[in-house]
Amino acid sequence: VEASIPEPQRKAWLAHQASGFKDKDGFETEVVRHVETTLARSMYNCDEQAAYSACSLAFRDRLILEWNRTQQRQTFADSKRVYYLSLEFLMGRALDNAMLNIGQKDVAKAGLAELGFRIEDVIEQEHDAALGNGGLGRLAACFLDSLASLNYSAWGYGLRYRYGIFKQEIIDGYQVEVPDYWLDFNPWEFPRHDVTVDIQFYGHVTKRTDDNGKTIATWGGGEIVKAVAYDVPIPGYATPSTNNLRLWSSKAASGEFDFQKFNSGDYENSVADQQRAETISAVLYPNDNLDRGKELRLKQQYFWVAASLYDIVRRFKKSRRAWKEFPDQVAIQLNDTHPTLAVVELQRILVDLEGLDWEEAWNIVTNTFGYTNHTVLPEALEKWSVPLFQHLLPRHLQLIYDINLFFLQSVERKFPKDREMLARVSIIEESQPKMVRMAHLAIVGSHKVNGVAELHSDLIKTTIFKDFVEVFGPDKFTNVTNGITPRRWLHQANPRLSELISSKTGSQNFLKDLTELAKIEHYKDDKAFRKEWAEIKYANKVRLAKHIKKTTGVDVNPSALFDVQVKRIHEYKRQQMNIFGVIHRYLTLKSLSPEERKKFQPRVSIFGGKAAPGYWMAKQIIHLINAVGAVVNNDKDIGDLLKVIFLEDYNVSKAEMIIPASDLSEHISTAGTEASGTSNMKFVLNGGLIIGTCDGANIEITREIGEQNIFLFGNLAEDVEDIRHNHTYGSYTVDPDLVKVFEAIEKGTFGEPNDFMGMISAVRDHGDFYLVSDDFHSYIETQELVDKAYRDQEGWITKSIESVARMGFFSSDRCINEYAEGIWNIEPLAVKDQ
Ligand code: 475
Repeated sequence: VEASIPEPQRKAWLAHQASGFKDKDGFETEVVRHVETTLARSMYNCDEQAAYSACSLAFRDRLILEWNRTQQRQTFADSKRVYYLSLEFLMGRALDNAMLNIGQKDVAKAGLAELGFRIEDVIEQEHDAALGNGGLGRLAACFLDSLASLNYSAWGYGLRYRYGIFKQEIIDGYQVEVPDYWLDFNPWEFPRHDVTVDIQFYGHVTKRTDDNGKTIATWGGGEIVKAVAYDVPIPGYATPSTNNLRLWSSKAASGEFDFQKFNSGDYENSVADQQRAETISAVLYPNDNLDRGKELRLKQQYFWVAASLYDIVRRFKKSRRAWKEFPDQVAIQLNDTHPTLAVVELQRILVDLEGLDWEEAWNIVTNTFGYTNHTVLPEALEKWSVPLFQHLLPRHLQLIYDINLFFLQSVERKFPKDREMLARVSIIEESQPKMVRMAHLAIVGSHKVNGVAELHSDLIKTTIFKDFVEVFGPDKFTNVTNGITPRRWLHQANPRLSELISSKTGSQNFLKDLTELAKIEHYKDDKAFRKEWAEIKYANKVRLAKHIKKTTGVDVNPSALFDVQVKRIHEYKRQQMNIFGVIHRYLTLKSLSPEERKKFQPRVSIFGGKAAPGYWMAKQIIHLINAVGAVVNNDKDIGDLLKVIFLEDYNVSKAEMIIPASDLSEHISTAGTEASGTSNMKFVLNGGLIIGTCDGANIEITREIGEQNIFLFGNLAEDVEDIRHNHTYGSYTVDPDLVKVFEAIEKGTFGEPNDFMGMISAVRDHGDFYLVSDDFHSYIETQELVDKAYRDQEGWITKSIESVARMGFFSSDRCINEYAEGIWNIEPLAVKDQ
C-alpha cells in the first residue's frame, strides 16, 4: 500500500498513520480540534456531552485507520472469512471499550482531567447501542470482541434499527415502554452511502426452458427497497486488528420522495413510499425467546439477509475464483434461525443468477453455513405461513419446496415407507395454513448445528432435532459452550479487580488467555490479597447502593447480602419464584420476635429486566416485585433485614455496574429451559456466587469451580417431563410454604390481590408448567444455606476467590476458537508487529 502512495502525499500520510496518541497532549490536541471544528463549539462552552463527542471522535479516528489496515491485510491475505449473521447485536457503550482495547484509557483520563473532566462522567454520557433483546444479542457482541482480539478475518452483519430495545420506566410499579432514540448522535458508525443494494419484494416468477432444456426461473415485478450500509469498527484488545460490523438501513429506492405526486398536490402519498421503505429497519422486535410471526419481521429478515449475501458474494467474486471454492473462502454462521433465508438466497443466486446446477449449488450452500440454536422453547421456534411467503418471496418459496423435495427423497431412501418420519422432518408443516419450519430449513442447509451448552446440545439431539440425528448421523450436531469477553465483563466493568488480578498474575495477559486466572488461587490464603478482594466487592456494592438511592430513593446497607436477578422477565426464568421466596422471607421475619430477627442475615433482593410489551404475565411479575418492595421497604419491623429493589431499564451499561456488586445471583430457570445463560458466567467472573438450578451452563460452571462453590437446587431436567405429566393427569398439591405466600397476597398484603391472580393461578390451577411449586421447598432451603455460608465471611471469600480462579474456560475467546476449528475451518491472520 505504502509504495503506491504518490511521493508528494507520502510524508503526510506516514505521519497520519501513527496509531494511538503519542501522549496526553497529543490526545488533548485532537479533542480540542474536534470540539472546535467537527462540533463547531468553543472550549468555553464545552460540556460533558461535547467532551464525550470529541473524545469519541478522537478515538474513532485512530480506530478507522486500524480498520483500514486490517481490511487491507485481510484482502491481501485472501484467506477465508467468517460472516456472523445476527438480527441482534447488543453492543452497549463503545467509548470505554475502545479506550481499553486500544490501551489508552490512562492517556485519555489524564488528558480529560487537564481539560477539566472526570473520565467516568464523560463515559456516562454515551447512550447504549441496544440493538438486541438479551442473551442472543449480547453473545453476538462478545463474539465480535473475541473475533477481533484473536485476529480472525470476520464481519458481523445486522440491521441498523432506528429504535433499539425500548427504554423501560417504572410508573406506579408498572412497566411503561418508551422509544429508544439512540441515533441522535452516534460517532461510532460510518454511513457508506456508496455501498447500497437494491432488495426486491413481492412480484411473480416466470419460468422458461433454455436451448439445453434447462428451466430458467425469473423473479420479476414487485417493489424495490434500498439497503444502505453503515459500518461500525470493532477494535480487538491489545492488537491492531479492527474488524467490521456492517448494519443495513432501509430507504426508498426512488430517492427521497415522488416529485410527481408532490407537484400534483398529493403530498401525503409522495412520502408514503419513503416511509414504508424506512419502516423495514425502523424497530427491533422486543421479544426474547418468542416468535410472533409478523410480516414486517419476515421483511426485515429478507432485507438484511439479501443485502448481506449480495455483499459477501460481490467480495468473493473479486477474487475471481471458481464457485466451488466459495466454502473455502466463506463461512457463514446463522445466529439462530432468524437469518435462515440466507440458505435459500445463496441457492437462488447460484442457480437463478449464476446458472449453476442445482446439486453443485446445494453442495456449496451446505458447506458454507453453520447454524446455532439458542432455545428449545416451542414458542420461540420460527415458523412462517406459506401464503405469506408466497406473497412476499414467491421465488424463495419455490426454492424451499425444491430443497424440501430433494431432502425428503434422501430421507425416503434411508427410511423407506416411513411416512411419519417424512412428515416430522419435512420443512413444510402440513397444517392449516401450511407453515415453513425455519429450524428444519437451517439444519438441512448447514453442515454443522450446535447448541450453546452441554446440556442444551444434548437436549436438542434427544428432543426437538432427534429425527435429524437419525437422518444425518450424530456428527452434524455439536456443542460449543457459550463464553463472555473478559475485556468488557472484567477489565472494563471491574477495573479494580482486574488490577488486583494482574498484580498477582504478573501481567494483563489473563485478559487474552483467561486460563491464567488459575494463578490467583495461590493467593487465596494471602491475608492482604483477601482483604483487598473483599474491599473491592464492598466498594462496588457502595457504588450500586448509591445508584439505588438515586433512582429509587431507597437506602440499602452495603454490608447486607446483595442478591441479584437481572435478565429478561420470563416465566421460564422464574422471577416469580424469586419474589415468592422474598415474600416467604418477609412473612418469616414478621413472625419472629425482635430478638430472633437480629440473628437473621440482612439481604437486599435486587431485580432488573424488561418484559416484552405484549407479555402480560411478565408484566404482572414486575408489578408484584414493586408492590412487595413498597410494603417491605417501608416496614419498620424489618428495617435493613430485607429490602426489595427493582432497577429500572436494565441494559448492558447497567449490567457493568450491577454485576460486580453482587454477592449472590440467581439463575433459577426450570431445568432444561435455559439453553446456556451467560450472565451466570459474568457474575462468577466478578467474584459473586450463584444460586441456581441444574440447567444450561450452570452445570459446566459447577464442574469447573467445584460443587462447594455453588448453591444448586431443584428438580433435574430428566425428571421435568414426568412431573408435568403428573400435574396434568395425576393430582398435585402446592407446597405448603408457597400456599402461605399465596394467602398473604390474596389477603391484600401487597395491594389489590386481583392484580396478581394470574401468577398464582398459573401455579395452583393451570398445571404449574414451570414447576415453581415443585422446586419451592428446595429453593427456600438452599437460600437458608446461602445465609449461613454468608455469615462465615472468611469461608465466603475463599469460595469467591476459588471460583474466579477457575473460570478460565468461559472466555468467549475459547468459544470462538472452538467455532473456528470445529465449524468454520479458519485460522487467525498473523499481524506483524508495527
Ligand atoms: C438463551 N432469543 C440463553 C443465549 O446463547 C443463551 C429468540 C427468538 C426471537 C427473539 N429472541 C430470541 C433467544 O432465543 C435467546 O436470547 N436465547 C438465549 O441465548 C445465548 O445463553 O440461555 O435463552
